[in-house]
Amino acid sequence: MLLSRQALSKIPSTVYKPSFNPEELSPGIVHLGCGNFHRAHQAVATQAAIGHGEKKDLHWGIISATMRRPDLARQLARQDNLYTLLTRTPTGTVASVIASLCETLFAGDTDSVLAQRIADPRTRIVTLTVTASGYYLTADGRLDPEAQDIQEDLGRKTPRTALGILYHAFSMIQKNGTTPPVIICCDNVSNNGQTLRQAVSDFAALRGNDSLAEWIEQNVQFPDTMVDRIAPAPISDDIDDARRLLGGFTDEVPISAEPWFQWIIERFDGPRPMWEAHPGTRFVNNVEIFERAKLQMLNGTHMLLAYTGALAGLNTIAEAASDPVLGTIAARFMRQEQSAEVELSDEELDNYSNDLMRRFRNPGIVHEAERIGRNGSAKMAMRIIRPMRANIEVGKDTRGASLLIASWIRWFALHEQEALEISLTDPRADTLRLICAEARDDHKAQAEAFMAMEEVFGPPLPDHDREVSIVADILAKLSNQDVPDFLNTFL
Ligand code: CS2
Repeated sequence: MLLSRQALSKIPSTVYKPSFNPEELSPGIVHLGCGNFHRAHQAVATQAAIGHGEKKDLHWGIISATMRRPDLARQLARQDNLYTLLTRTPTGTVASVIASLCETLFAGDTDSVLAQRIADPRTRIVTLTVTASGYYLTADGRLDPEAQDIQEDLGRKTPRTALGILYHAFSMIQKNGTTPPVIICCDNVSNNGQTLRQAVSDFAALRGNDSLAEWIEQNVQFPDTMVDRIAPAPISDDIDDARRLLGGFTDEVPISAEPWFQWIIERFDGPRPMWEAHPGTRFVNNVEIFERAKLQMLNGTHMLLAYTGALAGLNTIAEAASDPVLGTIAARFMRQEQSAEVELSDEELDNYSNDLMRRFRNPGIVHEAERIGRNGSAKMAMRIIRPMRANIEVGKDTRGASLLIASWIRWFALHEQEALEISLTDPRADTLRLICAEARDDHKAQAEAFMAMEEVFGPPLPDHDREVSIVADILAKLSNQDVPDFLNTFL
């Protein structure tokens, strides 16, 4: 028997269930990017907000759209849009049924339906989790007009990218003269609200619609946010565990996540759910300090553990972070390099780093290097190069960043030689593989060509040639030596 609304009353009392009747929900939020992260984060906080207090806030149901594939939307619809969140601690798993999605859609299904839903005056909020690469930005945070998906969307009636969908929705709202919803970007992008506003305006300008760009500037709020919860891709154990905990009901699309939950949102005007009902959610005047700490120390260190870890035969973040050598290198990189320009006290930085390393080692979370390693070219500038540049400027060590960049290049070099088993997803994968093919075995030439790509790395680093030589030297060692042996010497 599949999980369904009818099944709710028969599910064991050890499972957390919604405190409201999901049938009574009406939509007030449209979400773009119905993936693991959304289902483990905003959907969970929204469930807490709807259910808080005596009088339930039933008009905050979510219409959630998958962007690339229809499968998940279809599977959720078969389960009345219910699913199980498995919160995995190092010692056990707790199940909750999440019921805040009142409708699931696939963005590619029907003509402009999503833009219409966003333009519907009942939609007060739009949230997005389309990953950093889903905004098609270059290193300076502006829309890349060359990106193929953007080129295609500019000519489409039914847009497929988040930027195209928002553009169409805003055009309708401007025409109708109604109040636009607040747009809340929940991706790991620096100044994510402002960056998204700029990217939609850039899209409007590419469409030759400068007046819409101006209208957006004057009428639409894009608060910045910092989001944090590690939510790996589902594994087959999730389905078995969910069935056991649900007392025999089958959930085809459960998700698992760590217990940690953080959502820091810049204050904005207008109606919204009481998201603070979920512990870890806060409204603040300025998100920057939280965002910078998280993007550099968590997401940046994740990249080091993924790229270097996979080369050393460690395929999950937990394995890499628990490895005595790589775990030590990562902790040092996080605390000493990635804390650059994070304005917290030494004690706060120590505590944050210790919490992060503990979270990374959680054995209940199977977070694959292959996933974290995706789309590195869209993540490099803000997560790695920004702190690296700041460190070079004040004469601080940047060995960890050099190791990370060299490991990233090595992934492409191995791929080009068909010698890396894990798959490689990146919007610039073809160009990067070609660089490796052209400069085969010439590590200096590979490092030079990668680091000259300003759309990925930004302008040249201070003392650029020296930095390139350091990366080239590490790249040669990663290529010619046993990687764990080399890492021992790197310690
Ligand atoms: C990861 C994030 O894939 C990645 O880039 O670093 O998904 C990370 O797990 C989350 O941001 C944690 O909040």
